[in-house]
Amino acid sequence: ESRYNPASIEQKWQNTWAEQGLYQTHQDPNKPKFYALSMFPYPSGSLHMGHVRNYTITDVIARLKRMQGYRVLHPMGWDAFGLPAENAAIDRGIPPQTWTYQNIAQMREQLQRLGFSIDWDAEVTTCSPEYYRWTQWIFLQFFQAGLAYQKESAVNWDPIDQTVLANEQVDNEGRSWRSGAIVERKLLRQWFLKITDYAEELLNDLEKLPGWPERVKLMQANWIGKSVGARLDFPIVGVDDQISVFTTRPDTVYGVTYVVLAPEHPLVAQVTTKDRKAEVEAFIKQVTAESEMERTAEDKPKRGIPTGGKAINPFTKKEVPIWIADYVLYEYGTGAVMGVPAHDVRDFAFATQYNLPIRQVIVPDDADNDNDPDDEVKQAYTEPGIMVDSGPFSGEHSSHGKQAVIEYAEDEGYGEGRVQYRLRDWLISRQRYWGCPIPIIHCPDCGAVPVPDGDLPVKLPQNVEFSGRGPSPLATLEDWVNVPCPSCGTPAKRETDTMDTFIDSSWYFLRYPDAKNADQVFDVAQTNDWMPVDQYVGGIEHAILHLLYSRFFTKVLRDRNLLKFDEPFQRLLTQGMVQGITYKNPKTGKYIPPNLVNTNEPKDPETGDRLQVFFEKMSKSKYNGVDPLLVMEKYGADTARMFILFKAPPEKDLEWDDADVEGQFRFLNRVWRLVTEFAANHSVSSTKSTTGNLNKAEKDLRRAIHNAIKEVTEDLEGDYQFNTAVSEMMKLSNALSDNSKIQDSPIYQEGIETLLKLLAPFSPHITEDLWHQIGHSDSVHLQSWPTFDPSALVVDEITLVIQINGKTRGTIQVASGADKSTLEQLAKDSEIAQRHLEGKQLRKVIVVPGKLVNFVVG
Ligand code: ANZ
Ligand code: ZN
Repeated sequence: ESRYNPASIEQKWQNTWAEQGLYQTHQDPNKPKFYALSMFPYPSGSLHMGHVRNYTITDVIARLKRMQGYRVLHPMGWDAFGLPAENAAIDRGIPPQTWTYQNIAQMREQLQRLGFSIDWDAEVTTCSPEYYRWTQWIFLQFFQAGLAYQKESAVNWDPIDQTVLANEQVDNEGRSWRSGAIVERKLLRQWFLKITDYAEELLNDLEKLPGWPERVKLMQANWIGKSVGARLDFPIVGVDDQISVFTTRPDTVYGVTYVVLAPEHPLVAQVTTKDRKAEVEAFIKQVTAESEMERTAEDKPKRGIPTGGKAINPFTKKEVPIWIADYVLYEYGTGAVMGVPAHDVRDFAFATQYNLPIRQVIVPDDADNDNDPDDEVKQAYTEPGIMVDSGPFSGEHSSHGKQAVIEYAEDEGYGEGRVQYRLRDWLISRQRYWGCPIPIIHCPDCGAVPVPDGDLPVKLPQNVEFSGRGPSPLATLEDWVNVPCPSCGTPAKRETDTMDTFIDSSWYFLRYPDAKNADQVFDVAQTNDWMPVDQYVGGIEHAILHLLYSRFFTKVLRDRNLLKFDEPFQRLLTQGMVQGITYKNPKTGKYIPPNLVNTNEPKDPETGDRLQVFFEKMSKSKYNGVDPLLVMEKYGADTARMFILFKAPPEKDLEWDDADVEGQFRFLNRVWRLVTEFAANHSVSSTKSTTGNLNKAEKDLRRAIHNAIKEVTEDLEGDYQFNTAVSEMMKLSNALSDNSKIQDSPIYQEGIETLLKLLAPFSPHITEDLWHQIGHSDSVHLQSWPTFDPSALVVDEITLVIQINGKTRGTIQVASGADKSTLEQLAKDSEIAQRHLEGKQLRKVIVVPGKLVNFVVG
């Protein structure tokens, strides 16, 4: 009998499955649907372990659900637009198309070698005109709904290469990756999608997602950043205008001692007095050069400058100075704040630094009454409390006071209640080539005109020069850019920006159910039938943007009557990272490749310094990556999959460990020997049924089998605890090895078949091969998932009551069929009897089989 040789059986079964179309999506309307989705990869050229983990998890789920009687959609595609393809074109002269499609072919083959049960007929590739035709169509849906608009916005500008840079092309010091020039900010008219219209629903509907990790929902909620408060208007002294501030603490309005404008605020010029003009302008120049991160960093001292202007607090009628400061962001709220140093930490720091007055207007509930608002305050009191020195509101609790102040402001015309979101509209314009062209033509007379549906897709022109300098390649193609206006015929120009690649991935999951439709974005009935995705699996790095954008697209398309559901992803699993062992010299900070390290005594081969050894996310720069292809070559795909599933629960980080990979390889070898040994003398076609009287060994084995079914099923159906499921299969495999003497029993065969079925989603190749070796001619992957027989789990024991002189003294467990004398003996031997009979004269023993033993003593 042959050795377990993964290389030969894996290839063989992959070919067979492909020929049989085993994983094609079936539309059997009698079966419930299950949509199992992995986040699709960027076609970089080769799979990394993170991909392998992601797709293995989804594959096990898809296979399990098929066996459980669902019709399953398990597709794969390519998030194929993006910067790296353009870089390849610049650096190596390979057209982006060519580079991308080569990578896709390579990675598709790698995925196939892992034995994933993917329906390749449903493949989508976002850079193909068949796909991006519909990305453009969807953009126009947004445009028609008033949800796509243009606005001036800043880009990173490389003054040497005269080109726009993506954020990734700017290093930490603000220099261009290519020219090294200090990057400047330049205003361009760009396209935005109005995601803010959906902020409230995107926030509220998180409640409809009990199957999402709490952590992800929290990150989304924070990103949306809802704040409830008020807009309050402060008239400017001597100027016929007012400063509107946004505050979440209207209850502190009597404590305002100054007002601050963002440096970019349009009122700055008007409020600044002549004598302050020069200084204010210098300050603005300095601040606007910095990023938002730098400006708002918690630990950074706040900088500001007085404008010389004054505003009037509408509640107190008192004048307060107007300042500008770096910590006030123009894009948030109204771009202006009221400074309340007594009750806000940042304002306190600012006021202390610039000697601005601090006025206390909220005191703790239990404070004494003789508060003097101008007492020295040592730190900001930010909690709720009693309003003091607050005019008619004094004495009120701030929790109600907030609303009272808002209502008063509304009555008096000082402002109004306002809800503010941190979420901003989505800037989707990219000044790049390798993206989906925005299907708009700019006409001098008609403005922005959609490309008529019949002219879609607006295709990316081929044979383009890539230099990394100057304008986007699209903007330089005169023939392509100049077109007549579709509406009036006047000479007009195409939009030369392409879309953010996050757009491509915001709707791909809607296309899979009907991936090849050439006439529609998707068949509405078909997509509504399969959606929402039942299980989405992917990395935590997509917890915010990708998931939020996908939810946004879903809601917009629902409002366009294309979709009949509110949320695209019912359950979400964010898998942990795959970490590799990492060697680092703590003195130099250098990472050392493991092959240069003596792992027993890790030292830097150059300096001799002792190395730090730890696990970290696999990455090229840290030399801690493990190539999936090498693992597959050495052990096969089944072992790679087993290791990944066994080593850690799916949402936890996984530390790569060669010894554990070996361990899984040995387990599969044991399964191989177990089943081939059985297959040598048995075939499933010639055995009898499993009913009838079972002996003890058979009963015990049957209990182990059904216990394994129960445990594995529960592990998989709860939180996908693949690791404990594998342990249960190992137990079953051991039970079978221990019982090889009853190989001829139908129970043993049931055990072998059950083991193969339970293991099939995890290790699809070896189980398929062994399934055929024991005499089946159909696929193990077409079998029904086993269900357990509760009666098989029952242990054949009864509880025997032990009495002394008719009084119950305790119970023991005994075999249910035991005869009178055995029962008497077991009872006598029991600790209970020994204790009570000691030193006493035994007169009589009464045995009631199946119930009790009564000792009569004198
Ligand atoms: C007065 C006040 C008193 C404030 C107080 C807080 C505490 P969130 O929760 O993040 O929405 N703020 C408003 N607009 C701002 C801007 N453009 N840049 C920087 N800060 C801004 O925070 C809202 C609070 O942040 C607002 O409430 C305002 O300060 C400040 F005891 O107003 B508050
Ligand atoms: Zn026109």
